[in-house]
Amino acid sequence: MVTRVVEVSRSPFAIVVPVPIESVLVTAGFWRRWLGETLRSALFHQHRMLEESDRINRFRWVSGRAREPPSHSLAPFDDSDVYKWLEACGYFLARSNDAEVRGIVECVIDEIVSAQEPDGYLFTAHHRQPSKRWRNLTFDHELYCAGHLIQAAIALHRSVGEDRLFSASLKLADLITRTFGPEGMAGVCGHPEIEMALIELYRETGVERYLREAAFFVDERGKGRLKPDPEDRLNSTLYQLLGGPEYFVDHAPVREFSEITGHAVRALYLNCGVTDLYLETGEEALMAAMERVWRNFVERKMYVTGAAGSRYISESFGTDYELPNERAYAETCAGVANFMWNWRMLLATGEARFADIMELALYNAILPGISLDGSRYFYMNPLESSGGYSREPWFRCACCPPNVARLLASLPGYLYGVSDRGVWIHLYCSSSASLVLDDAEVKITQETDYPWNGSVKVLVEPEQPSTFSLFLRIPGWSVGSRVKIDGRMLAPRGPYYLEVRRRWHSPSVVKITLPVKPRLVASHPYVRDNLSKATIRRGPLIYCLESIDNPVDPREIVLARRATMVARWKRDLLGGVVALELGAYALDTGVLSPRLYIDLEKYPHARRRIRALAIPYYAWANRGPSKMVIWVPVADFFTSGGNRRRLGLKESHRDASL
Ligand code: FUB
Ligand code: ZN
Repeated sequence: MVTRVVEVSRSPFAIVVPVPIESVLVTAGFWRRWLGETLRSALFHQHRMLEESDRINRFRWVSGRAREPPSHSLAPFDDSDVYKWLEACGYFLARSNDAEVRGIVECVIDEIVSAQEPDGYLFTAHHRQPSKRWRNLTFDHELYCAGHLIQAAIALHRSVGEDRLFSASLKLADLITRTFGPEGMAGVCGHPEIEMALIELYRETGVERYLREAAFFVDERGKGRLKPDPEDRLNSTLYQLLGGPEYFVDHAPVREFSEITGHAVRALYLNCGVTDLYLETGEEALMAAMERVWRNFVERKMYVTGAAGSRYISESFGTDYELPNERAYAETCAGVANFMWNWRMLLATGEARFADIMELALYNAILPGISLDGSRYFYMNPLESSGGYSREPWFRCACCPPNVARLLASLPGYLYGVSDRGVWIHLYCSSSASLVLDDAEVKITQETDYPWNGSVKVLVEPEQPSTFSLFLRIPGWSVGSRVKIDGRMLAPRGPYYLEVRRRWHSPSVVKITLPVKPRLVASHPYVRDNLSKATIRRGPLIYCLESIDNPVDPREIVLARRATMVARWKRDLLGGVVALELGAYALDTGVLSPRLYIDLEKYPHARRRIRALAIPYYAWANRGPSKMVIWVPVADFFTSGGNRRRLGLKESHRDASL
């Protein structure tokens, strides 16, 4: 029954082990279109952009295959965009024999391997300039690009047995291990990435020097290795302007970290590498540091969408509770990095709180980064817009489009896990998985309309009757969850993995109900942008109000604590979404204009009733530029029932769902 299951290496300190991507098939529902036609057209679109922007030409130029040098001036890390795109293609090909995708992948690999220098060096910005090699680790991204090459090569090696890029990546990894280390050069990359890539290469090959090299790079951090040469005035000034060692996450040894700081993608990628190192070594000090950093991040610095990085300048984390909405940086790559780090924390602990953050980031920090048709992208993901902000087909700094593509393409690999005790369901999605346990083979099928609806039917089909556990994730957001098995009803509370242990016969059915009633969510009062406001959450989705759907500018809309929220399936809206019809109020801004300030006693009461419409945040800005808010003022935020009447809020307080 189980077909083509490739063995995945078991990290010795993992509680949960990933399953091979090709053993999981997304069969229907929400993700089917995203992972099918949208992703496929995104891959072709991005390939075109990589060509038009000269990123592939750069490999042609250094290998001597192109006569003309690339006309676009590029950033040193642009090779990584090609590699991330290849990685996405690798995951895509794991489940589809798409000859056209395979064809362009082969051509691009050809250009890359032809550009590699004889000793393994591969970085087009410094090609054949040995004096520049490894000189400016702070800014040059050589090791960062190497990391992305390694990850792409592993993805293609695993999915289609690709060998040429894989050999090139081994050659480069060997050059790196010969160059850096206790007996070689001391140093770290200004942008973490190589750490997790080398550990994955160790998992793929079993070659321990790759693990040792990753450990070396983790240990070297925080020793001040990244200070630019003081003679180099330009880079020294840039280094200071960006925030010095903190920006590069080089401010302290990793084991002493207590909060999340610096450039968001750098910090989160480093955490991925550190958690990977824990998964292989079990060093408690690493995990303790990651736990401290995670708490600081989730309790004080993460957006309600799961996005990361609040400082527009330097793309970095701010201080505790510094979470502006319109000026949010919230780079799509940082959403991807957040997902990737929490995945590793989940593997290390088996705790559902990490899967909750993965899910939050997936729907609300990563998915907004790509348009419904896959051809437009957000780099920054503001939580409010006064208009004029729209997705772009590409960017000069184009890290985000291929990053969102590789995450979507790899999504099937994140839905399930296995452990000594059994099978884990991390994310709900119509899918089927053929899984191999120590002494059983089992097929799991999920049928669901999630996230629109919280009912999930799980079919468990062991090849022969066997005893194992089924771990079901009960999300922290769900209130009143029910799990029905063998006529028995359980009422678990999340965040939690409910372990159902029994002897399974084929087929057995488990029914999960996670109520997705819309709820208003408030934030800590120190997040000053959100004071006396609420956002709407329905299941894993955060909602927003966009001007195109509303009778007034969404910034003039006010809710009441118990506003009616009626969920309606709208098949023709934004590819099909559950929208929320809200009983709301409009501010009479005419009284204010043209004044900026007004005596509070003259400030208009929000008494004009309107019907507002909220849509899932991921889908905003798909109908042209618009104004948008996630956080909406709540008129009776600080008052209780009695006062509500005095405020004139007579809404019929009915929560409604599908
Ligand atoms: O430095 C490489 C990438 O460019 C980073 O990950 C992004 O934040 C962008 O700055
Ligand atoms: Zn990016």
